[in-house]
Amino acid sequence: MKEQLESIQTEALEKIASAAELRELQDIKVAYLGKKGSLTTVLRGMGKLSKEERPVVGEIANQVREAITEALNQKTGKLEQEAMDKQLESEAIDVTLPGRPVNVGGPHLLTSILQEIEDLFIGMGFEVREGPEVETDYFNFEALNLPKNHPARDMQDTFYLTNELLLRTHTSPVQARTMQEYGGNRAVKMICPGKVYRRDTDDATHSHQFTQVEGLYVDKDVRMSDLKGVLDKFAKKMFGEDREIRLRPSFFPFTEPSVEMDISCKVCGGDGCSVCKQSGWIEILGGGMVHPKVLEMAGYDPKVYSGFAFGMGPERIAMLKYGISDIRQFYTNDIRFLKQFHHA
Ligand code: 2NM
Repeated sequence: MKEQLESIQTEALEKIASAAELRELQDIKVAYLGKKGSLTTVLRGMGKLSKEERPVVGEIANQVREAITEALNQKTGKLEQEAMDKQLESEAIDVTLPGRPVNVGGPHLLTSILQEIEDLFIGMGFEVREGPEVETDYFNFEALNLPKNHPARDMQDTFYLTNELLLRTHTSPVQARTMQEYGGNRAVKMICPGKVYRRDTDDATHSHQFTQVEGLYVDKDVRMSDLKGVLDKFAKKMFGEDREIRLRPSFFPFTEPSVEMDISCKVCGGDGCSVCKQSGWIEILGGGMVHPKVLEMAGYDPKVYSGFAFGMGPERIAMLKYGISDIRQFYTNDIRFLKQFHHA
């Protein structure tokens, strides 16, 4: 019996040593130590032994049980540790890998320019006002001294929605609305930025939809010199303190007299180059003294009040400032173009 027990131990320890999975260890445990296991079966036969042999064999049997149990526990621990190591390795994160880049957007160039223009005029005491893009014929034309049959009202140039409604062709209707709202007895000092529409074929310098910023200052005793002072400040802040401005006579239906403003060319310093078309000057906006009829229609007495107005195209301002040659760049959303103007 003693030999039987010893061979059970040898056999069990060999199997435990060669086991590669936890499940096998479980099977071995059942096969040797379980109710029907080989060690148990041998121990059941102990009843047949003599009184002297019984404690000796019993002690050996206990040693065998302990040896097998100990071997099972050790191997179980070893396999569990290995399984854990394997799992940890497979789940490992390499924190030294470079991160995936995140694409961060930024304001559109036109948004930035509009913001910059607004800030400059807010700094000179102008308020910012907005109005509808779908306008009435009255505010877009009539109230601005563009009577019926005026060439600028041509169906060819304007997106009409009905006989009375259209997409505004300039932002001046916001000025006309504001003057009317203010009731003819207080000063108006405002700019109106926004989208405008013209029936044009898009090309490098024309877009059927573009933006405008128009300004208006109405008060008692407003003069052309006030217009010149405000625009000179604007030009220097926008393009550089070394820039000069000049006003040339021009014509607009809503101003009298009317002017166009040039800034000195920085590319050639006045000598003449392709940017300024050999003149040394670059046209950037138009303006003038608000026509008495426009004041009157809005409820302001032109004998008491006077005002200046001006209008500019932010796209043109940005094109001159950054050397952009095609207005369509503002509207075709080429990310390579837009990204150049994203600054933190
Ligand atoms: C321009 C040029 C000249 C202008 C006039 C007015 C209003 F409503 F006061 F009459 N707003 N803007 C104006 C005058 C705009 O853009 C080139």
